[in-house]
Amino acid sequence: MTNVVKNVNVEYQIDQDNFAATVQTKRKPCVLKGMDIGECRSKWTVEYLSDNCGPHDCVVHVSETSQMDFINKNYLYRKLPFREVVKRASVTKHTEYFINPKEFYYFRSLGENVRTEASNITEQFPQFKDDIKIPQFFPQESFFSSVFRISSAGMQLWTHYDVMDNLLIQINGRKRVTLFPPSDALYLYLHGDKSMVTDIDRPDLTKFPNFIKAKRYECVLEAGDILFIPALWFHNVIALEFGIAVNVFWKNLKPELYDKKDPYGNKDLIPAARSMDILNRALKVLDELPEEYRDFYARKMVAKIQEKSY
Ligand SMILES: O=C(O)CCC(=O)C(=O)O
Repeated sequence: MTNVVKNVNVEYQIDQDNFAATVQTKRKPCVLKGMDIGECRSKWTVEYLSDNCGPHDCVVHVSETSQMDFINKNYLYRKLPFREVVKRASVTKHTEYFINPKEFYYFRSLGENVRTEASNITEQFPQFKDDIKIPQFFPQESFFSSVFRISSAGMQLWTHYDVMDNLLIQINGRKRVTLFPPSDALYLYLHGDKSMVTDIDRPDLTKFPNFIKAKRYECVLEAGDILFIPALWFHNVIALEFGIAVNVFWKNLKPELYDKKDPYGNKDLIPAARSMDILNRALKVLDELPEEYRDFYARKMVAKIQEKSY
């Protein structure tokens, strides 16, 4: 048994004004087709990227199985030159490998200083920057990061949310993206920004009985498509083929709301993180009461939160 699947909306050749009015304000994901993403569509072959990338070293996820599991950490982090990442991800049988000849690769580019800086492909891969046209759907000053995403065929990335609006530009290869709305967060069994339901197609409903209630939106991105992923929408990605994508995050809210020490774009907004902190402290204070009282006041707190939610 799995969730009812809804299709993600599609828009064709949308411009800046229409994007703001008909896509971004709706706060729903949308596939944008027929967009001009530049020469990368034809240029970014395995040969071109590996011949032109220089001696750039990358940290890559390597796993024995296609489904990456952040709970059991069934993957390794390994360092490889960018050219090697692209080459290995593009084939399904390897002559050089870390685990076995059929291992899977997933690369997400990081900032120059991984702890403090966000990825910016324009600065880190200047030789490729003119190949890609990123739609100007946001003011330049709101730009946060641009991230390379390179995956082996079959690779599945766990369900997670980010705190900024996002354009996922699929350059090569097809990809299935499954999304769940922020309003269904309760059904996704969160651990930080990730869902503990690692297998969304064959969920363990004894462990995660409410997962079935989460509304599931799905699309298959073809090469050249762009997916708008609004902040807080959960997404899970399966590369149906070897794929190269770039995604761009921008701050869609006032800049002061965002945590300045967030190289990934997934740290909760400052007021959200503070509220969670206060809640955790309140729960610790409740622990001072005997069980019967703790339960009673916890229920009163839940009622208060429910009254507040929209
Ligand atoms: O396409 C991918 O590999 C992952 C995309 C993603 O997680 C994102 O755009 O935030």
